[in-house]
Amino acid sequence: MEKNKEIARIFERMADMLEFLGDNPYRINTYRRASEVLSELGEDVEELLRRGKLRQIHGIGESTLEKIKEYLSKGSISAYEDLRKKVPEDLLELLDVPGLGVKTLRLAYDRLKVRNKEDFIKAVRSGKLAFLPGMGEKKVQNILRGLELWEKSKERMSLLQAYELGQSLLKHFEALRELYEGIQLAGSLRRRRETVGDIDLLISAERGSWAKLHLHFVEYPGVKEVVLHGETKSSIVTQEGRQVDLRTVEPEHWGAALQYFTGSKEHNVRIRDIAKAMGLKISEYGVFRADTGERVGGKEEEEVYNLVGMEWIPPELRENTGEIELAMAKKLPRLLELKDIRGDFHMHSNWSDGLHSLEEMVQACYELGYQYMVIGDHSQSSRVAKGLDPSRYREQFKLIERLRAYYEPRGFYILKGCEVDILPDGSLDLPEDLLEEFDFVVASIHSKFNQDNTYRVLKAIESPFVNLIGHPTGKAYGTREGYPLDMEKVLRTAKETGTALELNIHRADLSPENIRRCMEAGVTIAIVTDAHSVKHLSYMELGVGLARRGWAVPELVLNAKDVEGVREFVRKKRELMLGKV
Ligand code: DGT
Ligand code: CA
Ligand code: CA
Ligand code: ZN
Repeated sequence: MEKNKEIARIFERMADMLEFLGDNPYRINTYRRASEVLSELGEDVEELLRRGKLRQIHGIGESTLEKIKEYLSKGSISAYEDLRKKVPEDLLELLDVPGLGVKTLRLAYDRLKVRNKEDFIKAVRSGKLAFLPGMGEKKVQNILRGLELWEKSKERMSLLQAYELGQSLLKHFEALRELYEGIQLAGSLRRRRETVGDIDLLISAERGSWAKLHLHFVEYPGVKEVVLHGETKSSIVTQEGRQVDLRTVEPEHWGAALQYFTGSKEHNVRIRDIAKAMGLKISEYGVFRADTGERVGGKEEEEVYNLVGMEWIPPELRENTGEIELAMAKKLPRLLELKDIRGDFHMHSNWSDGLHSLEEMVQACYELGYQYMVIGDHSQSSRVAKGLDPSRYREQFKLIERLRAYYEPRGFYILKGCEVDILPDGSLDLPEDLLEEFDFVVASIHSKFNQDNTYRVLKAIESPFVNLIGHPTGKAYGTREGYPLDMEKVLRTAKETGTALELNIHRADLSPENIRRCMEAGVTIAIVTDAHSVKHLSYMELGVGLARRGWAVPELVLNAKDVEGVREFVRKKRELMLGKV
């Protein structure tokens, strides 16, 4: 699927360039849409073209189809190459900076003769930009904050980016499946840390295969630079500037190597100290007796832990924050697992800002093997997200009822839901009589991110009809820092009212630290993909990892309940808050 990504990136750039040149908005939109469609496509674009299916995809028209064909046959698109001669491409890279748009860049280009990134950043920092028409201090402050977030996100990728890159690498190695015994993503990605510096890929194979594996690695289609090409270790940098390290180990050493390269460093240091005190020595090659040097284990990761008197520790907990003591006492909690997940609570269809139809989202959830799903399109005040007004929701109810007739006999339940905006005064964007008709309500803040929003969240929690607070702290890695929030109060009120807090996979909000606080306070969380396309639904595995990193147990995760349990959760809150139903 590397080709999908490459072409999507080119179309996105073309749209930016056309916008910079002041081209026709319709044309600009065509490229943006095609880019979005391609990056969300679940299938390989080349494959679709071969089967003659590409033209049928909504969002791919005659002219974009021609350009896709051109790219697939020649490796470039002439219209794109022409545009590159007309615009300062380097400057346009700044469009990734949150809060920075084409208009501002164009203004700086025309009035300050800014031609590249460095020039622009200088113009902002020196204060020159602030004097241009329509700019001012406040806007410049926003851009400065955006630049800071952007620079930080270049150093470390978000967990979601790392996960996608990791999946793509695993896929790349499927072609050589017969050459190795085991393959695993290790390091901070395996631990599901919120941000990942580089990706550590580990393969166990007989020595005779190593050269071929390393060669295949440096030929990964997304490579920009090969930093190191060896027989045991290689490193590449991808087009997006992300580093991946590959290490090959002998099958005998697999467990010890995996344990070592998963980290964290703090965890490993502790484990090694404990081993030492027992007369053992742990290295990436195995566990050894310190006196004789005899190897006593290390083929399986579990052995390493067992030999030092511990239960195996889930990677998500390996930070030396209490997991080692519990593992020694054999008292680690039974963490949530992917197989516990029965449904998803927050997703969008093309009724609001999703890419796919409601029918497609339903079918996809059904195919994931879930027992239920909640559709949660945006409410009216989210204009950019094409939010629904009450009459549209009621129309959607009719469609849901028709779909139920097909799915319910198959044991699959579609719950009527919404993602209702929490307005600036804390009230909800939909009338109570409608809220009451939903089976499940998610309420979220989508405005005024720069103020303390505790009062808004609390007010929403106190509504009898709100079951889940969407992305509670408002942060989004690389884009937004999140508003100040009195978590203590939020947790207490959520617990008292029987309201769940969302773990939104896209935004990694709640953070693992906050999940852990929920678990300690006895507050239920719900893991949601917030899917805007069918593809996003598959990120649930990552959400489970994030939850595990916050020590989540199935008893306090709404997705682990069956559909009756979910209905009971909703009913109980209404009873509590209204006195009856
Ligand atoms: P990252 O890449 O910054 O997100 O974090 P990690 O944890 O993936 O760190 P990385 O890639 O430098 O190394 C991968 C693992 O290798 C790390 O988690 C533990 C192990 N490791 C690396 N350097 C050391 C070290 O100096 N001592 C010990 N005990 N382990 C190390
Ligand atoms: Ca790493
Ligand atoms: Ca590394
Ligand atoms: Zn939202």
